[in-house]
Amino acid sequence: MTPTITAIAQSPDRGRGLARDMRARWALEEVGQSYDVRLLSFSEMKEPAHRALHPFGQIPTYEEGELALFESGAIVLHIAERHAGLLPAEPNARARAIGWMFAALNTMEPPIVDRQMAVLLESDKPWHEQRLPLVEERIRARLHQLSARLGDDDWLDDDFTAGDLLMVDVLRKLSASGLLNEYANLSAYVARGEARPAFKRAFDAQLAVFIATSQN
Ligand code: GTB
Repeated sequence: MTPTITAIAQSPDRGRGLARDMRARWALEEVGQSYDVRLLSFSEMKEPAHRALHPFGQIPTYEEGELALFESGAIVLHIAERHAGLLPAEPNARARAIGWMFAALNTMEPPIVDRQMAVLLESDKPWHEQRLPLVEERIRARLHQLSARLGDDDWLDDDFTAGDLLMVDVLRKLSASGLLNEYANLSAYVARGEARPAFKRAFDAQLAVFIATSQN
């Protein structure tokens, strides 16, 4: 059965692939699973039909037969568990890969999203100029630790896994900040993820949505 995911009809990222449907698209492309996309406006996300799928009125969601999922991490984990290619078969390596998925979403992403929100929503506040460096220091601390752990390796734990997929997707949110450029190995890590054919297909698909909807 072909799964259906939801995405923003007119994403504020203007086709840069920074919204969270990108993770689901990339995971589906990595495992070779075709998928349909239902586009939603911000107001449609808050309507009862979508809230029945997603209690918080957000994207992405994932529907496959009787199954409806929300939360991008749960969606990527589901895809990785049902198909070969994103999680190692060996139990300990598999557990470590899932650990990296949580690290991407629970440890790395919160300060990065905090910065996004600060820049998008708080730049007119009198305390913004003082707060932003504090937020960026928290991000740098995590980048420093991640950089030390990655070292000269290509991926976080041997082969590419769903942990790398989420980590690269999270780090991409820093592309406009300049923070990632301070860590050569992390910049190269993100570039390696973006060079994967599955990433490119996912990126092109979400970009096509932006191009089509901005012409309307
Ligand atoms: N924890 C959830 C998950 O991982 O699935 C978070 C989902 C989420 O935040 N979804 C956002 C959403 O639906 C879209 S991606 N927001 C609508 C709302 O909450 O009302 C967020 C996003 C959009 C655009 C950019 N950008 O332009 O850089 C970055 C992030």
